[in-house]
Order: sequence, then structure tokens, then C-alpha cells
Amino acid sequence: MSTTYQNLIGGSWVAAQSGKTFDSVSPANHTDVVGTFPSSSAADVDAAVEAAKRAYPAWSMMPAPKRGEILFKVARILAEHKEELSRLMTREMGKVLTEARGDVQEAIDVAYYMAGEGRRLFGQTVPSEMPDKFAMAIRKPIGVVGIITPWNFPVAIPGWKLFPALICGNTAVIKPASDTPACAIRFVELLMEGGIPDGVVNIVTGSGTEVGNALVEHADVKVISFTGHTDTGVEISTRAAKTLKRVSLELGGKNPIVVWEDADLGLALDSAVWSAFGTSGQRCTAASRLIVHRAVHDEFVEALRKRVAGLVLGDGLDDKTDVGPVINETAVERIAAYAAIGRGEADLVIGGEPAREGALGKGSFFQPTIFAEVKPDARIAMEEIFGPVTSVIAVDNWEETVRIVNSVKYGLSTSLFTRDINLAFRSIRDFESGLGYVNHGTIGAEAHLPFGGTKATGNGHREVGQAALDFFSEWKSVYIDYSGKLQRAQIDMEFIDQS
Ligand code: UN1
Repeated sequence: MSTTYQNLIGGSWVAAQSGKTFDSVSPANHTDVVGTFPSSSAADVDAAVEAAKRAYPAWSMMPAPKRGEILFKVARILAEHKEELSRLMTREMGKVLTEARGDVQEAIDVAYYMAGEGRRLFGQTVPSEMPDKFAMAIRKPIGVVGIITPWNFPVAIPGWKLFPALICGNTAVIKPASDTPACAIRFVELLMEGGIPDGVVNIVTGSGTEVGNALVEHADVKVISFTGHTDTGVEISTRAAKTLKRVSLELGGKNPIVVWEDADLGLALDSAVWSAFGTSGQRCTAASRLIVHRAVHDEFVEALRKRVAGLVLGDGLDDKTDVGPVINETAVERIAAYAAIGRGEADLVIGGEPAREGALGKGSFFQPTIFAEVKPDARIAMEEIFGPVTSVIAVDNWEETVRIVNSVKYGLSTSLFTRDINLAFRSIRDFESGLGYVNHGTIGAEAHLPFGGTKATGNGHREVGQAALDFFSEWKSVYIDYSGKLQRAQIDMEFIDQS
């Protein structure tokens, strides 16, 4: 059953001004049309930004604990609709149902966390260098924020960008990925049920070139938060510079799991399978490099091959499925092109082809794929593939391992399996990444710690946790002088010993 959806602008559901539409189809079955959506343009973005601007004074002046109460209600409503939203996600995006439930749960977790922030939003109070003078820094909202989200976490990522933005007092316009607009629209509908006032959250569907660019270039949008491809991130940053926007970019990864010779191999194996092939490898945090000590290399690769041979591909709504489809046919082609490159660079252990047999032929499936004997500087070991493909690299010593871990342009998530506490701490110190794991794979970051990466993974910002508040608020330093006389900072130094 297909449904026609509309944009949400200022509390009203409206079609694109042009009347144009596009469809979202299930990646597990291309004949299953999930919905028809507005193919919007700059005019629709203008209307949404205008609505967000109109809603801003009242929302930003509402006491933060009150905004928090609304977010508590939103969290409860999302929890009540978790199953429905998860099923819609599996249908529209493909990830297996257990993972879709985790995706929705991540949004619920962030909603509760940020709702609680309504009664904190801590600032700083510090002593002044002058007598009878009070000094503090408070958080102020910024204005209208533009949120551009990817398809791989169709509910979690809109949630983890939106809830901190809202609790800080901003209003928002969301442009969801064109592969998963139904998830985003249903999510926003539930937000409205929770009591978010009209115009505080707006959603406009359509292409990156029309809707995304209009949002990024809009003079009245003060902030852009984007998750997606590194090239798009660079383009957004460049376009946004003209209006001096604050921009947060969450981009690619080439995340390694290092399996040391003393590792619990069973645990490392479970974690590698989960991190490399969960979400069909379509996570920024996916383990696309397995860096394995030569002493355990052959045993590990053989065990991994056996495990991967047993993975069942299929529709994520089917209980028996381990690995769902990839997002669309363009993705299948890109992954197949990398598999072809891999054949020329390394040994194919298993997989390497699109999966078309039987019911799989109706959708976009790719066999879980392992390459071994991969040189650390091979293209498949350096470039983000964003699919169910992982590369095993053999290593002999720690210095070489650190060098290989750090040799890629990205720095999102790194992991080490060892029983050696010294190496564990060295990995945290020396691996270049925003997320560091020990005896745990590269995926599964929690909602209350900063999320993000170093190097080409981003531009220095972090999402969720306390870090998100810094991104979505402006610091205002406040000085209240109650001395009743002129006190010159840095000049009237009688209280500071200069000798
Ligand atoms: C992403 O792939 O863009 O740590 C986000 C994880 C998830 C988030 C992934 N909590 O894998």
C-alpha cells in the first residue's frame, strides 16, 4: 500500500509548490512503493524557513524545563510507536527489524536525555578578577537550524540532531534523505503529537541539489547539521561559508578492528561479523578493515569465512534474515565496482557479487564479502565502500599496527581486541579516532557520549551528549559589576601580585 505524503510547514501538511513528486521504494522489493513525496524546491524551503522564523520567538522564550516536558512526552510517544516505526524503517530502508528497533531506540534515548537537559543546560560561573563583580557564561539559542539527514539511520540521526537543537531553543527545518522520507515524516508526525508547537519543526522532502542547497544557502538559516558523504560535506561547508553559518559535518569512516594475538578470538569474531555486516555494512562506524596479528590470522580468517557463509540474506522483516538489502541499485553498482577492484588487489575469501537468486532478485542485495591478504594501502583498504565488504590485513608488530590504523584519511571509530591492558591504553592514546573501543566492535555508540570523528570524518564538532549542546547554542558571557565604580579589567591590578 502506497501513501501520498506532504511537507510539514508551519503546522500544515502541504504539497510542493510545483506539485512535483517522487517515490520511495523498498530496497528489499522494488515493486513495493512505500510512498509518494513532494519533490520540493527553493520556494518550499523559503516557506519552511519563514515558518521556523515565526515560531522562534515563542519557542526560544519558553522556559527550557517546559521545552523539556514536551520532549519527555515526545519520547513516550516514540516509545509507544516503536514497533510501527521500526517496521516502516525496515520496509523503507532495509535494515533487519532488530536493528530498526535499535535505531528508533537511539532516538528515544536522545529524546529522554535532552528532555532532562531542559532542567540543566549548565552554563559556567567563575570568579571575576575584580572585586564586587559577578561573572558567568550562559547558553543562548541561535535561531533556525537546517538538518540534513542520511538514510542509514532514518530515525536515530534526525532525532539526535533535532532534540539537542530544540532543547536549546532553536527551531528547525529538516531535509531527509530521498531514500527514507517516509521514516522522517512519520517521526515528525509523532513529534507533533507530542506537542511540539506549529512551525518549531518543519520538514521539506526533495533532492540535495534543490532542497539541500536552498537550505544551506538560506540567509536566515544560522546552523547546518549534516551527516553523509565526505564530498557532500565539503560542498556544504563551502556553500555555507558565504553566510557564515555554523556547520557540523559527520562524514565517512574506514574503521578498523585490530585483533591481537592474545585476543579472545570468539569474541573478536562475533564483534567483527556484527560490526562489518550489521546494517549491511552501511554505517559510518562499520568495521571495513580487520587488522589481524599474523599469529592468529589464518585461524581467524577461516572462522570468519565459515561464519559469513552461514549469514542469511533477505527481507529484514523476515525473522530468519541476518543481512538485509543495501539501499538501492546505485549502491549495488558501487559496491560491485569496489569488489572488482578488490579482486585485482587482494584474495577474495567469500562473496564479491550482487545477490540475485530467488526473491533477492526483486531487491538490491549484495553478498557479504571478505577480502584477505589486503595491502594496507590498497584502495579497498583506504576508501569508504559503505556496503557489506571488509578487508583483512595481516600485521606482525604494534608499531606497524598503529601506522596502518592511522594511514587512512578518516578517523571515526577504532577497536582493539586484546587482554593486554597496556596495549589497550596505548590504542586509546595512539589510534586516531573520535570513538575508541576495547574488546568491543566499532559500532554501537551510546547516546550520552560525544559522537564524531577526527580527520576527514568531520569538521571538529561532536553530536549527542553534552557536546551537542555546545553546537546548538551560543555562549554569552555576562559580567555584572556591583562595585558602583569604574573597574578596569587588566588595568586596575591591585588584587593581583605582579612581582
Ligand atoms: C552512522 O553510521 O552514521 O555507533 C551512525 C553506531 C550507531 C550510530 C551510527 N550508534 O554504530
